[in-house]
Amino acid sequence: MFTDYVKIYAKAGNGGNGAVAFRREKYVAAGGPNGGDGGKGGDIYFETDPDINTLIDFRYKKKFTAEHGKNGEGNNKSGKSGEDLYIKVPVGTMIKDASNEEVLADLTELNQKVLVLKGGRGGKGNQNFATSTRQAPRFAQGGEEGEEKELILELKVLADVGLVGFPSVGKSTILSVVSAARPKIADYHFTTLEPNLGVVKTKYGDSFVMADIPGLIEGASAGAGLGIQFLRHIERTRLLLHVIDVSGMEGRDPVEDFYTINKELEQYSKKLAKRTQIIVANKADIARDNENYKRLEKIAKEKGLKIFKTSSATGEGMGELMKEVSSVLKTLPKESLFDDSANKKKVYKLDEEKNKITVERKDGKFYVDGPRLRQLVKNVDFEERESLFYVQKKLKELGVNDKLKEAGVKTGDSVVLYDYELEWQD
Ligand SMILES: Nc1nc2c(ncn2[C@@H]2O[C@H](COP(=O)(O)OP(=O)(O)OP(=O)(O)O)[C@@H](O)[C@H]2O)c(=O)[nH]1
Ligand SMILES: [Mg+2]
Repeated sequence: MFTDYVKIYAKAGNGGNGAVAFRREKYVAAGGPNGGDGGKGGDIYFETDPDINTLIDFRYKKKFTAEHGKNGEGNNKSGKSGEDLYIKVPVGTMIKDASNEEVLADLTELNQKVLVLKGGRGGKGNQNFATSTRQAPRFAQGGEEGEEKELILELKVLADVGLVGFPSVGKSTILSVVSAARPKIADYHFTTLEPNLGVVKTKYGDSFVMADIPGLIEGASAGAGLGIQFLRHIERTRLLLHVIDVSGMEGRDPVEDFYTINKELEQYSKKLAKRTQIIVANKADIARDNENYKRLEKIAKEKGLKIFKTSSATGEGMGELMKEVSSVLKTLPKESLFDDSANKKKVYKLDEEKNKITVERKDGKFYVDGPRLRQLVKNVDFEERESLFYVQKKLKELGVNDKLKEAGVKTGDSVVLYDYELEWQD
């Protein structure tokens, strides 16, 4: 089975916690603070690899984590940073956030590298919090959590030309005639179950990639036959070859076929339906007469489309068709088809999300959570007065107090700061 859509879970490394430590010197009762900073958590990158063509490996391994940063230690010793993780994917892989389908990265080039999940920053050690009035801070900053996400990896075959049409009209045969590809060909419907790619080398010295996909039938957009999900493989082609059987051997009408397939394309994507099409009137060698071709030619004229009478069995018309394809491709810029909005989209909007604070009221308690809050309370000794002052000041800065008041907190209520419960005092 052609693997082209997988869901995985990935988490960047957490930052190490800052250390609470003090110098121990002979004859000195309490030395100054010397807790080192935590190390940064490892980032997660995605990288295209020319040797990988499918997403099949992700069927077996679905969980990816980068290394955590190490905690800081005494003697001003910083924690080691976690190692970054590089996940290799084929060219043409799009990475989406599974929770909202937002495109995080679109890897269309060889050896492209994109940072997708950022490791957490290391927490600051207590030496950073010493001031003239606070000489022995008994708190340090917790490491920030690494970003984690469920991701969708979607591989879209990057072809220049896509073959579309009903089953058995000869799509795979055409690909086999014009390229070195050897797709399965047979006289029953749905012979092709997964996309085939072939490189067409014209005698004019240029080349392009052609994709053959499973046949479509009426209602494919509603799931009939093999459905239309395979259309994603030709979404980014620049040109469609709409292959129609003009022999009438299967008892269908070629003009109706033309409209039916276009309707299904439109159901999938309006953009795809508008793509440049060339009509390929195939199986001309076994057509009883020229009637079907003529009717189709009339429609082509009305629509301003080019039409070619061909036979992939005898080779009739194939040379002319490829010549036309090659010259049309030259007029269609590659860039125009890529969804630029995907590339321009920022990979993350970290800061807004990091500062997000949520307050939830449940069973008479107020639950406060958010990335910055977690970082704040992780490594703090709440029993210690100075630490508590520090926390109070930070809570105010983060807007926690306002949020709690909005939620109706009163003196004496229980407030849970991530995992630390305290009694609220106005
Ligand atoms: N006589 C004749 N037979 C053809 C021609 N093109 C294809 N065929 C035959 O038609 C049958 C179907 O061809 P395929 O190339 O497998 O058709 P397809 O469109 O890829 O079909 P699916 O993969 O099922 O969608 C095969 O038996 C081919 O040998 C043609 O131009 N003339
Ligand atoms: Mg086929």
